[in-house]
Amino acid sequence: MTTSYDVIVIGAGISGMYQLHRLRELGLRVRVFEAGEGVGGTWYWNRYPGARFDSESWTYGYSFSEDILREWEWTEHFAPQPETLRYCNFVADKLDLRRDIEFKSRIRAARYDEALNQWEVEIEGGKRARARFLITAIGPLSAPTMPTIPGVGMFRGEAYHTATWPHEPVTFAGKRVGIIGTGATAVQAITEIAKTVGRLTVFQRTPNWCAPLHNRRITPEEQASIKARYAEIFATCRDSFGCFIHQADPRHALEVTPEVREAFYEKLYAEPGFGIWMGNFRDVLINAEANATITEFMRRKIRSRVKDPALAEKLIPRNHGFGTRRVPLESGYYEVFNQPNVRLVDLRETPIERITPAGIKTSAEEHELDMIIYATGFDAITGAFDRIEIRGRGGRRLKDKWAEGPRTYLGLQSEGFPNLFTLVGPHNAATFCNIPRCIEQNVDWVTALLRDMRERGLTCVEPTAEAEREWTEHVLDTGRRMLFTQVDSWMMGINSNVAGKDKRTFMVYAGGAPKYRERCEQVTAAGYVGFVLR
Ligand code: NA7
Repeated sequence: MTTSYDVIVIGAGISGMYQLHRLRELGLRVRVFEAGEGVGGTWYWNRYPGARFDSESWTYGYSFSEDILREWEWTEHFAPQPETLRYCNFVADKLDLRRDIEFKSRIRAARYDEALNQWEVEIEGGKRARARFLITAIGPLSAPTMPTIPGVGMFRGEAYHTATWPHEPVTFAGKRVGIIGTGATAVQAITEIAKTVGRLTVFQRTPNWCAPLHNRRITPEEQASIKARYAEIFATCRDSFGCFIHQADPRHALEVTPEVREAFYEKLYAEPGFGIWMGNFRDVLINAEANATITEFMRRKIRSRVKDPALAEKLIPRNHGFGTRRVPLESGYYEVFNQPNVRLVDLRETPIERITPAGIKTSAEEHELDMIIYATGFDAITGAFDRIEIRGRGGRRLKDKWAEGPRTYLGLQSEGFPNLFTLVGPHNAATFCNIPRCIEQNVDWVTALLRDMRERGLTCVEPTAEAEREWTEHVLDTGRRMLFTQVDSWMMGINSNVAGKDKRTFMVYAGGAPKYRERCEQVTAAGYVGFVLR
């Protein structure tokens, strides 16, 4: 039997949970299908040691509920994953969300039935469900990728991907552990694992520019102050480019003296969070000459923290400037490499040839290991869409439509896929954001549209080809001036482990959250211009 709902939401992470809550308020019959056994999305899956926020906890939580803001207390400025998962469960309890969520239900396919103006989804195992509207809340970094190295699967020891980390405790004491990858995930994991490991070998292909997190516990005085200032905190986030608490400095890097610049960089380096990335001089992520000044500063910092000069050079990125890839925040990462039981293998010098039953073989030697950790990242932003067989009008597959890069309107809909909404989808400001801040905007906007449609007796919404073309062009325009678009990273759709993901593709919206929000509001005010409603 196929059950019918008004709306089906895929995913019970931060987006899916809030979307469910808002649609229930409209009195709609909603069903959420979630692959995991619990709520939380990213925070459910990414249980690797050291996983924690890089956003200030008190800027990350939902802002819509006074009760939740009052009752929940973050214990650290940058909460660790178990605390964030507890928060997600607290919200799910508070809003009684679980009764409309089906867990252990991974959506395999979604097909638009033109005759009935309905979406039909197929859950792994064969069960089906139907709804007028389909909302994907599947996350931008939720499709983990294993490296395409020969022999993966042959290894006889323990092997884990950071994004599908076991729920049971994993121990490192006395073990020879190898980790592949040095992205934001690996930087957190390496630092934590190094505290107890027997021997750790880090297999690094591309070093990143890491900056100090400076996490600490929230004092009772700070807790009281945070609770009293929530409205102000969220207003500050709302006005900033990526909805972080850090506002870009109005000055240009080169208009101040070298002494002033140095002092400013030192100040940012000593402060918590993404300030050094998001609160830096306004041109460091746009102007190569300005960027070179902060890059040089960061280079000196690495040299000052790593005792072995040759090792320090290996940890210094050569192919991109500071902030042009996602900046990992760290809590003693560089000092880990001063430990006698930690070794860095530079894969540019000695590439991995294969995984063997005993460990990892590079062009120079075989590293015998008890455990291999794959911190090899995700098929970012479009990967989770590609893994579902989504078919729109005429049976056209979304993956095929997006083969040369995503095409969307507002990063929320794609022409040919009526009544499908893509929260935090490609070309949406939420992809470059302190995500819950943008999620709330996305969800509120979609909810208002569904409410307006219901009031007007409309049942179908889809963007015009022209609106989609214009938005996609706009997305490319906003990206062109940014230095990150000249660098390979997941933000540019590069993943060496996925066929076809070797060309730089604009995946994110780089115009900033305030501009994006303004545009969404204009579209609504102009009667949903760019959409065909019937
Ligand atoms: P990332 O940032 O994509 O990092 C993946 C890392 O794994 C990166 O260092 C890669 O090197 C490395 N990698 C991937 N495949 C291989 C192979 N085949 N051989 C060697 N090394 C490899 O993923 P994260 O999980 O760290 O972070 C993703 C985001 O999730 C992060 O920004 C947070 O916002 C949350 P490469 O750089 O490709 O040379």
